[in-house]
Amino acid sequence: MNSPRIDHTGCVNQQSLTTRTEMTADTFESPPRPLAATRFHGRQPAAASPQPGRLSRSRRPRNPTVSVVVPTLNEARNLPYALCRLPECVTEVIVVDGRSVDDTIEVAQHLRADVRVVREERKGKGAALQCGFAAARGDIIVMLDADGSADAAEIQRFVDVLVAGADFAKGSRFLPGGGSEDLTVIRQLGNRCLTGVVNLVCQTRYTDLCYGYNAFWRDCLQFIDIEVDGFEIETRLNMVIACSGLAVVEVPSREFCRVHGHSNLHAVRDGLRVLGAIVGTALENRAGRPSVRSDEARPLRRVA
Ligand SMILES: Nc1nc2c(ncn2[C@@H]2O[C@H](COP(=O)(O)OP(=O)(O)O)[C@@H](O)[C@H]2O)c(=O)[nH]1
Ligand SMILES: [Mg+2]
Repeated sequence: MNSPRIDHTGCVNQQSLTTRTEMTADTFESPPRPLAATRFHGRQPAAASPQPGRLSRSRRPRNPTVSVVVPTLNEARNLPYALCRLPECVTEVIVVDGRSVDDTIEVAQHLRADVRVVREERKGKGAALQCGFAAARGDIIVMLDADGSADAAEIQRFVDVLVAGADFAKGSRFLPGGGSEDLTVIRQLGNRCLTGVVNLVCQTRYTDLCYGYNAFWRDCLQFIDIEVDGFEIETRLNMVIACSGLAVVEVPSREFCRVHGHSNLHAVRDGLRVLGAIVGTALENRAGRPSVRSDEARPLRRVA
């Protein structure tokens, strides 16, 4: 069992401050494109914007409401750590439970009286997140693991980056200021290789592919076509947002060991699912991928 890590700081570090001063709402001028027009028109957008297919970035609030979506599978002992440092900007917490057999739901309700509990419709972290995104009502949606490995205080850093003009704030453990105590050597190697493959395929400069701490404006859901149920969710999400032309900025994040219990991820089984997601998404996007390098003069840290 690992000792709880509740002492890590949530201060916006120098990098985030740099990002904040570099970006304005005018920084991202090109309208994002849906992943594939046929797919987009065939499905109802999860959160319709005033003009379907376009983002009204200038109408985004300076003081957004923030929904935190927390997938849980038997995390009763970890939830107190996961939720203890939520910043004040958080207005809604949605726990998406995957048929936990412990007291996960009771603990969540005890920790936060206003928590919204949603049951996942299919099995898997990806399926759970899809349910949470559909239920979220905040201007911004944050993805947060329930195992105590993420410092909820960092949410403020993600929100600052979004308010400064990004569409999607993508956590990275491999930027200066980030780090991980939870990655095994195998997972780190696998993540590095898969990140390289996705960077080649999507013409991105991601430093971290398989990380679950991310935040985005809810109006981007119309472009976020995930449709995968397992741990390949982050890979699919990162490829889809790159291909849609959304403005993605990486945010340094520190990952700690889960406090109690073991990971549900199996390196080989889920690594293969990630590979499958890369191939599948790359094939889907062959025809529709925009050139993400064409408009990246600013800001320096935009990665897609
Ligand atoms: N609802 C739901 N949550 C899940 C499922 N599998 C994993 N999770 C949650 O997803 C988060 C990350 O899972 P974890 O096992 O720690 O994977 P790792 O961080 O990649 O090692 C945790 O909050 C888990 O409780 C699932 O099938 N359903
Ligand atoms: Mg974990």
